[in-house]
Amino acid sequence: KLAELSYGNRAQLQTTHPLAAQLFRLMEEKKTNLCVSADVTGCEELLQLADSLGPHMCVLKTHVDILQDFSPAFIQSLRDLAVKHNFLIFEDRKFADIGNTVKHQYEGGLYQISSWSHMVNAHAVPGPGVVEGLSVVGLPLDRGCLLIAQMSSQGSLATGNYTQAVVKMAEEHSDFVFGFISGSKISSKPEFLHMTPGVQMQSGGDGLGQQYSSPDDVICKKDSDIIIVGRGILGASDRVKAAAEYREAGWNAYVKRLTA
Ligand code: 5FU
Repeated sequence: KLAELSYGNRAQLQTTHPLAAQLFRLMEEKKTNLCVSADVTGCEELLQLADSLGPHMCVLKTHVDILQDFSPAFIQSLRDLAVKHNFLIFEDRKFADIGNTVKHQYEGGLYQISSWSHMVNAHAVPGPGVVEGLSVVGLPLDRGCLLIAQMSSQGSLATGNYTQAVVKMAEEHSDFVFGFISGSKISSKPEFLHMTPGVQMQSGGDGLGQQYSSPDDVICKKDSDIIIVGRGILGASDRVKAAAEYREAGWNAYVKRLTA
């Protein structure tokens, strides 16, 4: 096995996308590979999460369309907190339409996602046009995109040849695509970043198809780079303590992988 590159090493590769480089660097600085999935329905609660968990995470993942009281003022506060705590914002929009439609969905409407979300993700189902449509909006703003190559849910159709085709699509659009949503490392190119949802300390599921793996499995055995944790933290009585525990578990697994 080749020597494992650190996040910091990967930030410095010529081929690493500028946004991925920024993310790798801040992960190394803050010693965290935790992305918090802030799946709450009120803006005030989301901002409070961002402020209290900010020191522990590298990325805050949102689903803006579940917020009951979305407003442009909320977005400004969220952006301020991202600067204050040095994390990136990831709107988990999962674009999946033709290029022209996703272009409008990304830039316009109520949410104007491209104006505040450092990174977004997309399904590859429509073909490369989805990435090209998003790029038109995202490239001039220095944004980046992850392609969904695998999903954590039971019975997901994103497997095998589909996953391989997604990797190829990413490689062919590496000016905008810098990584994947996947259960494990699926590209051997160190410039690509892998983020994995469906993470909890305990294995199991949620009764609606979600399936969980542990931080150690995801980072150390499956060689992914970032754990995405929602209810493992949101459902805890002390969310800050839970976030600190996931952060430590994720980082220890990374250190173990580096030194294996
Ligand atoms: F692409 C994916 C996926 O394959 N599985 C997911 O669970 C995205 N997710 C998101 O991660 C999902 O929409 C939730 O926002 C989050 C997982 O939340 P949990 O509470 O940790 O299960």
